[in-house]
Amino acid sequence: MSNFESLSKAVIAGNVGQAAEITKNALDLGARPMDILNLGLLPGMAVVGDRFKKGDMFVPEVLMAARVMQSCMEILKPMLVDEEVPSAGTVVIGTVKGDLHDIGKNLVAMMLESAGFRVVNLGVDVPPEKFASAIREHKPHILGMSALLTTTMLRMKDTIELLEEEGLRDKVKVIVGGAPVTRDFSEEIRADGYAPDAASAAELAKQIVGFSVSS
Ligand code: B1M
Repeated sequence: MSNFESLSKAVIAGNVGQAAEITKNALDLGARPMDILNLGLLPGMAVVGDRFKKGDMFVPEVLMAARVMQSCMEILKPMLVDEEVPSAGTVVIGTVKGDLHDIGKNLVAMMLESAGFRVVNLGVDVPPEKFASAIREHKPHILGMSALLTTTMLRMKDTIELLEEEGLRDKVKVIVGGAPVTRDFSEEIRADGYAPDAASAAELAKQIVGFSVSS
């Protein structure tokens, strides 16, 4: 079995120690951090999602798998984030109110950091008012919102409406993402952009900053 397959298995089994050891070994053997993420950790999480959906796995087991993901991402983070990259701009990011999923959002934050952005990560269950006050405080170029539930994605709309009411909407570009979010939905709620995954979110953010610098 390859290192990547063993890593996927450790994610599914929720075995933090084993997964951390495989991750460190793979790095020692010269594996690229992006490959460890894309070929080991994420396929494991995809299996977890599938089993959870079918009722073959339950919340405590999914939480263990999430913990494995987070601890391996901590190991990979210094290698994915180049501290020397000059700041491309500031992004405030968070998972919307009522939603506790943060693995994808943290991955997006990591990719943004590695693309040179300063990231203010507000965490999970972030109400519209907290997004608004973070915009006042940090004056970011971009606000990123993540949602994993069909019910909570509607909080993105609430947040954009609050920004409009408070005169903050034209001070920031809003990008959205998360499994149930689509480009059509992003247009419907008048967001400025949608990205299906973490790498495209970083690409989109770079494009936005490029556009706002030249216009
Ligand atoms: Co939850 N959960 N969960 N869960 N969970 C899902 C999302 C679900 C699809 C599972 C299923 O039924 N198949 C389902 C949602 C159904 C729906 O609404 N359509 C679901 C449910 C129902 C629930 C609960 C309601 C279960 C319950 O309690 N009965 C509950 C809700 C809690 C709450 O939030 N209030 C719940 C709880 C949990 C745990 C706490 C156990 C745990 C979260 C732990 C954590 O995040 N710290 C959990 C997990 C882990 C999942 C699954 C299995 C995996 C999510 C994940 O981390 N994926 C998920 C099933 C699935 O997605 N296959 C599921 C890996 C991650 C890298 O991908 O988050 O999609 P993702 O992020 C991607 C892209 O979406 C995108 O880039 C990322 C990287 O490429 N992206 C962005 C994300 N944010 C972005 C922002 C951007 C741009 C791109 O711009 C700003």
